[in-house]
Amino acid sequence: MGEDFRGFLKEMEETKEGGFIRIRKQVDTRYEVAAIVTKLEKARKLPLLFFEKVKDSPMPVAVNCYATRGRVARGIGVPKEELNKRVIHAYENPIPPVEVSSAPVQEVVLKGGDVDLGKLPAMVYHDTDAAPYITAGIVLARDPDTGVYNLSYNRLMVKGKDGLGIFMTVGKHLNAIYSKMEEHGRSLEVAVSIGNHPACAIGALAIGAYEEEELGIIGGLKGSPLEMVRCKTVELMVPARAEIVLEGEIEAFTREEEGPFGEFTGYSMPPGQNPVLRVKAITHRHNPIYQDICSGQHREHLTMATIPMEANYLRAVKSAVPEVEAVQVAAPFTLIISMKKKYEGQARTAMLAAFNADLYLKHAIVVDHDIDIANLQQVFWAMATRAQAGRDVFIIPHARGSSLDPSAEPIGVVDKMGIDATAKPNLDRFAPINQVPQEVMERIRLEDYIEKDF
Ligand SMILES: Cc1cc2nc3c(=O)[nH]c(=O)nc-3n(C[C@H](O)[C@H](O)[C@H](O)COP(=O)(O)O)c2cc1C
Ligand SMILES: [Mn+2]
Repeated sequence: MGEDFRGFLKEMEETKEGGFIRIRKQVDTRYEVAAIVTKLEKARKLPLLFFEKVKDSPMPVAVNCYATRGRVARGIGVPKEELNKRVIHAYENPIPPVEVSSAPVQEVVLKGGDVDLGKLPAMVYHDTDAAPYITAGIVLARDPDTGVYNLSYNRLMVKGKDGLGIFMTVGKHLNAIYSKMEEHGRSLEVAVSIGNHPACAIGALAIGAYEEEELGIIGGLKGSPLEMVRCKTVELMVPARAEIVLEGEIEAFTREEEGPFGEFTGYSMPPGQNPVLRVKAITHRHNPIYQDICSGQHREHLTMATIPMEANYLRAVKSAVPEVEAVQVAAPFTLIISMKKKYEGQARTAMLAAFNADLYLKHAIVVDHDIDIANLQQVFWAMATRAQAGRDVFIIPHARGSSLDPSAEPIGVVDKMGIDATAKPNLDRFAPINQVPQEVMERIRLEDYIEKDF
């Protein structure tokens, strides 16, 4: 597998996995890239798009890089069907990073007055977006007590030459680190890595315990340690082979308006008073390639998020209920679980484990193993014919959830719902499923009764 973002892009251009299109005509960062992604998606196409010429920026832009599971799997070097297994393996067998002394990402170093975020082709996607946003930046920070690194994607609103508004969900790790520092009256040093190999993306999105270090999971995914280099202006290390790195600090006690911003839920939430990341240095490769993840309800965000999420759910629910066979994130905040139920009550055990495994989960549905959970029609059939709301639905009111759920009141506080759509007491003792006798199905040949082109 390729070692870095440009190696990954090269491999995708050669293999054309999921499609690769080079676009030579100039595009505007304001709405035009978003319009192209949206139109292609309406036609059910998810090619990787490489925009060679972007208005007012010297950098080319790659979009939709991780929009299909096939592309991510190929980038990581596993067959698509084994992606889940590899992610779980990486969670359980992390490989720590190594330090290197010189790095491609520091070929060019811009500090102080040379810092100008306006040079980056940050995008505006929707008519309601407040400003250009950087969406494909992995934010690296360290716990002040243990020194353990945390990695996460956070939307960054461009505010002038060196300011970025940052959105950090309450209950996620970066927010916890920032609050810890603020309690001591100190700003939090961070670095933002843009243009990353898919192993970094999936590792950064790993959902685990606070102490679990995403850097090791990235190594586990790659099968080799991630190379890291010391930053120029902050006490942090960053992926040495990234395209662009922003170094700086999230200021203690500063709050400014951030948003509105059209999110993956399909909605734009009102602006909030959020912290500000002050950029002290920009380092990049010669001829850097800027990466963008088209914001809104697009496939790329959902694919990226669901790969580590499904692996995390699977390991959590399987450890509680080994009879669980598969999980599928079907929509924002929604999980479907299938299981070979052995004992009554097990569906609820599985759902409780799932709610515990991810803060964002709002609706969980359990079905029997005969249901194909990728087929929502079958899932609805199971809910319609195997569940009774009074008996099989439970609600956990007023729990912490996503602050991007527009139906929540107050914001970030949600009702969680579980639906046990398994047959009661079990499939064997349930009403028989209609079937023509097997012997007759095998004996009857359509061509003996019906002309070929009817
Ligand atoms: C493209 C993309 C953008 C994201 N933007 C944000 C964001 O703005 N704020 C946020 O809190 N989480 C965001 N997330 C989700 C977090 O990155 C994710 O939940 C991560 O696992 C959090 O890690 P942590 O708990 O280690 O901090 C985003 C995810 C993706 C894929
Ligand atoms: Mn974390």
